[in-house]
Amino acid sequence: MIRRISAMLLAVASLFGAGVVMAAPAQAYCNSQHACFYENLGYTGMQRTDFYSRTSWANIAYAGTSIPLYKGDGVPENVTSIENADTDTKLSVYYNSGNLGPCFMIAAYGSVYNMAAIYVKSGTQANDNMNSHRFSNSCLGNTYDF
Ligand SMILES: [Ca+2]
Ligand SMILES: [Ca+2]
Repeated sequence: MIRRISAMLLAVASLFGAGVVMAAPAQAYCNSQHACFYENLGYTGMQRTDFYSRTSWANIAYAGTSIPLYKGDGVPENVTSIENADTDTKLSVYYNSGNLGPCFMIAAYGSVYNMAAIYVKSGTQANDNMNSHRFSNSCLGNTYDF
């Protein structure tokens, strides 16, 4: 609900010509205020754009497919790069479903080119291992934008 209201306020603000200038998103595919998830590094492969926080990537699929974003830790089809097109809130990404476990954040209007560069705990890369996300600044992990 908070996210929907936030988007409406932004739309109203633009009607009044607030003249807010924002940097271009890394990828045109990712709609404003959405999070976009990609199968491969560099924002390639199967993709999904999502306006909402999700408690289980096993229950959501890449666009135009029935392939979930998570099929068990280490499965190559799992998410490897992410864009956060939310202009004022970080995206928290969690190792477990239910927005639980080790996590990292992506800066507001930031992106992560290759999750293999991020370790969520000793010896465990974020690549192909994450399970859920939430638009939130509250995760205790590090914040990335690269
Ligand atoms: Ca992958
Ligand atoms: Ca996991």
